[in-house]
Amino acid sequence: MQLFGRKSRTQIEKLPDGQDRLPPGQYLTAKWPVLSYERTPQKLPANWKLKIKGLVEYPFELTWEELLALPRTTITSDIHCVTTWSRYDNTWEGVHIREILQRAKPLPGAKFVMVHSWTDYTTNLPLVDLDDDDVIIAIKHDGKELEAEHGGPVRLVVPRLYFYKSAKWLDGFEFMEQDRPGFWEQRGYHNHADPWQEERYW
Ligand SMILES: Nc1nc2c(c(=O)[nH]1)N[C@H]1C(S)=C(S)[C@@H](COP(=O)(O)O)O[C@H]1N2
Ligand SMILES: [Mo]
Repeated sequence: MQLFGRKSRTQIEKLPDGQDRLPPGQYLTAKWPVLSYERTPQKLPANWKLKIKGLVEYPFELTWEELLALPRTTITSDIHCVTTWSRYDNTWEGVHIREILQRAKPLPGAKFVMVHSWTDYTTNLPLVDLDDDDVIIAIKHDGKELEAEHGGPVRLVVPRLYFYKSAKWLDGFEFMEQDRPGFWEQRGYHNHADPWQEERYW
């Protein structure tokens, strides 16, 4: 990504839009904490499929092999967790969300998306926030297979929202007309989760 030009990225303190790179109330950590409410699943279920359903012109399902056969991209982005840690310069490799959106073609009535994990975790977001340049279905982090505790072998990464919107152990996207709260959104976390607006709780 060319966002930060040629300078060393960690020295950059402002985003291209002029906002501070570190959102208000966040501190930087080099470590990568693990936050999961459920037990870490040790491998992909045998019958795993990525399920694209709801208000789309072409609903479809992908097997693991079919997902891996889609075009790959690599994106470097920052993590901001609602519990106030941020981690800069995570390099994600995987399938860009637009590879999915272009095939599915969300209908005009689709305004929201529920993201599903096979562990039953869910998180909701507006389609406009999912359909973004740096949203990726990640299978590698910093050049290595994504570890199970961090959502391996496959998770979503939505870097412009707090990290609870980035579902680990991903297995589906459900396109919806009406918004509906996901797992943490039902338990007091903010429905939208913009770190620069400090949308932490509601
Ligand atoms: N399936 C699932 N995805 C999840 C979570 C979870 O509990 N289960 N926690 C969310 C929260 S609150 C955060 S901060 C990040 C943590 O990701 P990490 O453990 O890789 O740091 O995953 C998000 N995705
Ligand atoms: Mo979190």
